[in-house]
This record gives sequence, C-alpha cells and structure tokens, in this order.
Amino acid sequence: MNPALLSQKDYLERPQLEALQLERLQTIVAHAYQNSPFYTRAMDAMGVKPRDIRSLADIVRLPFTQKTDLRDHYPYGLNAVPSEEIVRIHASSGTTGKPIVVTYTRGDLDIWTETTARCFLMGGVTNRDVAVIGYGYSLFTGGMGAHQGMERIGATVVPMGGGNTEKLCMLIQDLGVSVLCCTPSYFIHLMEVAQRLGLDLHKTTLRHGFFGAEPWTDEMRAHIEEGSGIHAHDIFGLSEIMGPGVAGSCDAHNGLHIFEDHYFPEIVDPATGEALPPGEEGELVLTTLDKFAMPLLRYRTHDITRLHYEKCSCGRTLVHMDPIRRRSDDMLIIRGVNLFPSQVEAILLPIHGVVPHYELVVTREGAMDELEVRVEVTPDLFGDKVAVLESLRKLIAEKIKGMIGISAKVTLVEPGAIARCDGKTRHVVDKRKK
Ligand code: DLL
Repeated sequence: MNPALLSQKDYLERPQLEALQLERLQTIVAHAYQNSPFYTRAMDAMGVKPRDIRSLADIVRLPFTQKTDLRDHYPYGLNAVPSEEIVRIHASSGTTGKPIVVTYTRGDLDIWTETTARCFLMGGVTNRDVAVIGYGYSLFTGGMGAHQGMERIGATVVPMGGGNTEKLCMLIQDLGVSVLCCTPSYFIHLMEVAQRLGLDLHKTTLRHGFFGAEPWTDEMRAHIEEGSGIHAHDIFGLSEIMGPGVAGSCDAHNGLHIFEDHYFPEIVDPATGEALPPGEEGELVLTTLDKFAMPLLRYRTHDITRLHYEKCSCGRTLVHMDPIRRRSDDMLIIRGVNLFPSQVEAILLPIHGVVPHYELVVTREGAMDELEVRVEVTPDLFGDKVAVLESLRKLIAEKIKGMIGISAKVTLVEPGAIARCDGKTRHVVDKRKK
C-alpha cells in the first residue's frame, strides 16, 4: 500500500470509526476468551462472556489487566496463539527482577509498523528523508519499532542505536540526516556535544525529531526547537501495548493523537478504577483491538492524562491526549529506561553487608538524568577497609547496570544515615524539574 494511504484512518468520521472499533473489540475479546486461559478465568470471574460486548460502552464490563498480571504469568502465560505463530519477543522492566515479556505475530508486527509509520507521516516524514534511529535496538521496543515505521514510509534508515554521540554528529553531516528518533534528553545531550564540536545544528540537514519513551515538557520542546532549528514531535507508546507509535503529535501541537482504530483508550480514576467522563484527568487504560499474540484488555498504563474528542485543527478525527507528564505508580524513567525501586531492592537484598535501607536520588545534570543509589551497610562492614567497601560499591553498580541497564552512582552510607519514617517508606528522591 502507498504509505500515504496508511493515514486514511486518521480522518474517519466518528460513527465509522466506532463501528470499526466495535467489530475489532468483539473479535479480540472472543479471541482472548477462547485462547488465553488467563482471560477465560478473568472474564468468568466477572460473569462476562464475549457475547455481552454489544457496544463500545460495554467495555467497562471487562476485567482490567495490570503489569503484575504479566509478571505473574511470566513469560508466556498471556499468549493467545500457538508458539509457531510468534515471530518476535520484546521485554520491558517489571516491578521485580524479571522483565515483562511481550510477543508478536507477523500480523501484530504489521499493525505496529503501520501505526509508527502513521506517527512519522503525521510529522511530515517522506521517502526522501534519511532517518537515524537513536533508540536502543534490544529487548526495548524503541529501536526496532521506530525502524520498522520509517522503513514502511520508504525513508532511508540509519540503525544507529543509543550512544556514540560524536559519531552521530559526523553522520548527520556526512549522510544528510534529516530525521532523528531518540529520547528528548538524549537529543539535548546531542545539542551540547554538537556545540562543543563547533557544529551548528541549524545549518545541517536535520529537520525533525521524534522524541519519546520518557516524559518531557513544553520548555524542553522550546529549548530543542530554538537550539537546533528542528521540529520536535512527541511519540508515545508502551511495550505491553505494542511499543512506540500508540500515539503521536501532529503539527497543531494539540497533544497526541491515539491510533484509536488499533488501541482503544479509556480514562479511569487511578484510585477506584471508575471510568471518568471525556476531558477529565485520570489514568490511561488501553485495549489492543487487533493484537493477536498477546491481546491486552483494559491495560492499566499508570500514565496520567486527559482525552479530547473534538476534531483537531489538523483535520484528524482521532482523539487527542494531553502529553504524559506523570505516572500514578512508582515507576521511574531514567534516560528512557524504566525502573522500579523494587528492582533495585531485589538486587541489594541478597548482597552480604547491605541492610534494607536504600534511597534512589534522581537528578538532572544538564540534559541527562543521573541516578545515585545510596545504600546503608552493616556496622561491621562500615568499619572495614576502604578496599572492601570499594569492591562492594563496584559490585552493586555492576549488578544494577547488568540487570536494569542503567549506570548508577552507588554511594555506601553509614548505618542509620537514611531517614526512617513511620508511614510508607519513600525510596525515591526525584530532584528533576517536572
Ligand atoms: O518507552 C516505548 C517507546 C519507545 C515510546 C520509543 C516512545 C519512543 P516502555 O519502555 O514500555 O516503552 O515504557 C512505557 O514510558 O507507560 C510512559 O510512562 C513512558 N513514555 C513513553 N513514551 C512517552 C512520551 C516505551 N512520549 C512508558 N511521553 C509509558 C511521556 C512516555 N512518557
């Protein structure tokens, strides 16, 4: 299909869109109920059968799905197709040491490719562009997801992955790079490196940036656009639902359009799960309408936002969502990497000499997020030789890097140094500006 035709569904009239959503919802609910023992049990427990979903409003009769459900059924417990049909696996951080595994059929990958392509088309990418993918190519969905979408449009893809910023500055000039996909904080870092190298990004071919995987602000957008001369677009997504490209911003900067023909959004009260009326702020809940390997019904994203259904000035009829600025749970996103305090705890506790008092201090030095892990050590160890403490510090830093993928500064502190409190212990001190 001509890539430009992919965007036709961005403009469906609402009754047409809703008819398509309902048809897909009924099919995916029946598929999940029949093929995923998890959903058979969950729907039976709520006394709901696929035939009870007669309108889109009936979606509230379906059970929610939580991140912990994916963790508890690790790795394949939510699959709804035989293993022969699975062609790809990605993974994202879970609340403990085990990741959340997500699986795809060939058809799922086609839909994912289509929605990331639509996101880039919305930002103005064409087959004349040269696009660097600066998201990690790994279990993380960012690299492969953005790559597929760009290739679908026919752009020339440069699969760079994360890091090596000086080389990236060279390639921008040598290859005539016009589009860059990476986290917003990495782009700001790139701007600083370019400045140090004497490279004026305004004078290069770079025109567009597709930034996501972490929250960013209007101030960061202004800083990026003024400092580099590019258009900064927002791209949102999460591994459990598909990856990048669940939603993206248009030129009207009215928030992000969700590709509702594939991902059905709801807003609920994060505390009670009660559905909230359009326009109210709450937790985004998403249902995959046509993802068959691992369909997710009413997935609690923990991302806080608002949905607006009035037609956007760009002409699209797709709902627009306010940019995600915060979450309702304790998941931190550091340089695009998701991190739960419990993951650090799971690493620390088995280590001899460490007591279960720790604190994660997150700061932003220039553009980059920095993580300091402050850990108390036992009194006998604290009095020990410097070399012993240093090897313990290194061991902890290596384990965090190896298991979570983040370079953290580890500081060992004396017994009692971390404040105790009577109520819920706060393990995180986030000093980044919101
Ligand atoms: O971050 C997928 C992705 C890759 C999106 C590349 C965009 C670009 P996860 O690692 O599973 O997936 O993290 C998902 O990241 O629930 C949000 O809290 C946050 N997030 C993702 N995109 C944005 C964004 C990828 N544009 C979690 N703005 C989500 C704010 C974002 N937060």
